[in-house]
Amino acid sequence: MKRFFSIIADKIEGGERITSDEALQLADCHDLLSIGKLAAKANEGRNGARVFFNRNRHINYSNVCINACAFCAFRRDDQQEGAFCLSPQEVGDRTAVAAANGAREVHVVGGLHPEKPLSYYLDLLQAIRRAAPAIHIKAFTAVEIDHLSRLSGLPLAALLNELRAAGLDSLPGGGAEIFAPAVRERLCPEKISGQRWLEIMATVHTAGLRSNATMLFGHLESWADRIDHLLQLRELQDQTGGFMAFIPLPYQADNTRLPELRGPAGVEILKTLAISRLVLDNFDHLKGYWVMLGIKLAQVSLAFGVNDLDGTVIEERIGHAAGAASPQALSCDDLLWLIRRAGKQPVERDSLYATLREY
Ligand code: V47
Repeated sequence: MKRFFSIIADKIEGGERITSDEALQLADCHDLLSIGKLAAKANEGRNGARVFFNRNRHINYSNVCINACAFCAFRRDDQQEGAFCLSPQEVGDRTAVAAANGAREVHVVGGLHPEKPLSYYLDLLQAIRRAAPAIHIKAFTAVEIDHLSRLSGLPLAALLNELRAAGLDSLPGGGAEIFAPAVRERLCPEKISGQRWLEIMATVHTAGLRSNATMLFGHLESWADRIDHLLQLRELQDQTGGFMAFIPLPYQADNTRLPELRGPAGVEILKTLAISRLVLDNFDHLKGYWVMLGIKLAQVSLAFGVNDLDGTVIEERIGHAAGAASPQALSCDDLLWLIRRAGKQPVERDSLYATLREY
């Protein structure tokens, strides 16, 4: 095994790609610290000791969704108790408060609403833009984009143009789940396929918009499925270069239709983050989303290849509906403290990873 680790280390040093078989071999190995060391090295080559964070606010405009993914504790049927749909004015008001408190980005996502027309989504973007002209609007997953394209009848490129004209700046990475069709069939049968998710992201990037990518893991999938997901992202990134960050999301099981699965434990989460860093050699950033990782593991992840802790978040509903044990928000001081106590240098970034302030 020692020899295997030194082969991988040489490959990373020489800028050579690791193969699917090598990634699987890493996954099979119990030497977590050696895998972490390799990932930390791959990250340090790019980012040194710098760790990014941003001041953002999540806004979920609605939890009403025509899909019923087995992992989702957030969605409701239209008339079900607890269903909500915010007006553009309400989303604008929340944005104004967030901007007044220093937020530079809003992250806006929701369910696939059965009735709201495209004009609702355009009004939403315009209300945000009016409330905070300088704020970066990161909104709508590839799954929502597919829904809007179907309900409006607009082809993707034309739809993206309209959304952009109304204020859209970039797209979040949600909805990717796990690409493997057999798992997707059990996990989220109504959702767009992994292939369609990738096709939409390719169009998004061709339109000149940047996006992120996620992977939901620790449910029904195998390690081979995870590696396959990473390789498909790596391939698309080779073609477009449009992805900014990769964000692995550990499954939170409470209140879902797969509660017996429990979700991945700490070692598996760290191993997944580290292997992601090693396979995705063409992604600049690996985000440790503290909402799903928990604050303590998110801090530890900085020694396993992660270089971005995301943001202040303020109000998170998707992970918390499924029992995420993290707080609702972190202050900048919290983020600075976590990063510094990990021996790293905090860097505040904007939504496209330009440095705003080095601490
Ligand atoms: O798409 C849903 C996932 C995603 C559960 O792009 C769950 O910067 C775990 O995509 N357990 C939404 N995960 C979150 C997301 C995200 C978060 C932070 C930053 C960015 C970014 C994107 O959460 C969904 C889905 O994949 N999710 N339910 C659950 N029970």
